Amino acid sequence: MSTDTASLGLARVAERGEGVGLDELALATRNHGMPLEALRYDVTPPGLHYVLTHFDIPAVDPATWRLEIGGAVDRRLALTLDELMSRPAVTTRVLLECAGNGRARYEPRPVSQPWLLEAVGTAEWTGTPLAPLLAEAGISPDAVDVAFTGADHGIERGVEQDYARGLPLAEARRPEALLVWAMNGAALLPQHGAPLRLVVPGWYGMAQVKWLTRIDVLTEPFTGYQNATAYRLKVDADDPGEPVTRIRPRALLAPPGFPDFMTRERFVHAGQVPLTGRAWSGRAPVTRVEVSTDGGESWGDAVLAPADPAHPFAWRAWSYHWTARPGRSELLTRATDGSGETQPVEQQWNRQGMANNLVQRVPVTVLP
Ligand SMILES: Nc1nc2c(c(=O)[nH]1)N[C@H]1C(S)=C(S)[C@@H](COP(=O)(O)O)O[C@H]1N2
Ligand SMILES: [Mo]
Repeated sequence: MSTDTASLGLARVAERGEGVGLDELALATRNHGMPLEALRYDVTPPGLHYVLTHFDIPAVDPATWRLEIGGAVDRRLALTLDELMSRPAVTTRVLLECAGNGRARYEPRPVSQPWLLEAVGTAEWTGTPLAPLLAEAGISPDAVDVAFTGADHGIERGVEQDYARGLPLAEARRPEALLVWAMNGAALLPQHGAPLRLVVPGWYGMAQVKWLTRIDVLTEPFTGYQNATAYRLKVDADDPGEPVTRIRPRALLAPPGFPDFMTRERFVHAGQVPLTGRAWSGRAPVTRVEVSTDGGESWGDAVLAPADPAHPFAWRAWSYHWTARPGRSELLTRATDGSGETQPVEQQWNRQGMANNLVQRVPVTVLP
């Protein structure tokens, strides 16, 4: 790209055929994905959940740390971790997915964290609902947004900033929006936002602000970098773009058989091969998962595990029976949700590689 994309707040787009560079490798080694075989677990075990951090993991001393709630409120609050943890606690199973998941498969590739399909995980989060705290602070009647600021600091495309995200007030007031201090029954780990993070079920990862230090109620829409410039569905440099919000439907296949070390290609033995995976959507419950074992020529319905009313924001298991014949096959899977949205078979490209839910394709060699 000859234009100065940094000044436009845009990721560089790789030249056609250009391989992943050292800058992308540096991000990929810091920010790890969930190995897809971990799709087998209802709850992603500690250490296998994906991680995405824009800047550095900040040093936060929980003893001196405070959460401040301010902006357009009647009473400013400053809360210690003990004060927060003595409030009513809720534990809930929530899937998180990075909005950049699938980016590295875009053609051409936006240069950023080069996720394939592994930027996902489902954890059990423990925290206290946000809405009653906002009510105690007293929300101004003309409030529209709530801004969440983390303790991490850096420069992104020329703009120095604390990581901060705005959320519409109605979303911040949803009973499921939590201020969270534990993950899978243990204290939040440094990389996941210790001592406190936000969890807003259904939204892509960027909304799940880690290392929370401030919550500000706003009477104007939040115009910080991570809302106004990043996380928008832009098609070209001049396009202001629609904001990235809730997770689009996606199904993934737990890798069948066994892999080749270098190529990661899959091998199975001919015969009955049970295929399993997970599906989710942040917009409406998943209603259907389809599988193709012939490269997308024909599709069959997978069997969905019964919906679990206790965990509406977790992923859902599915299974499919494949009679594999020797030779090469390509497996595809796609989810549809209750809003009628189905995953696209052709890519719907955007400039930052966001909210890409193109169907997964898994080449498999079937051994005799
Ligand atoms: N403070 C802060 N919060 C953040 C981020 C960040 O860089 N800083 N990254 C966001 C992004 S883009 C994602 S996908 C999720 C990842 O959460 P995890 O690392 O716990 O999986 O955190 C979000 N919260
Ligand atoms: Mo993300």
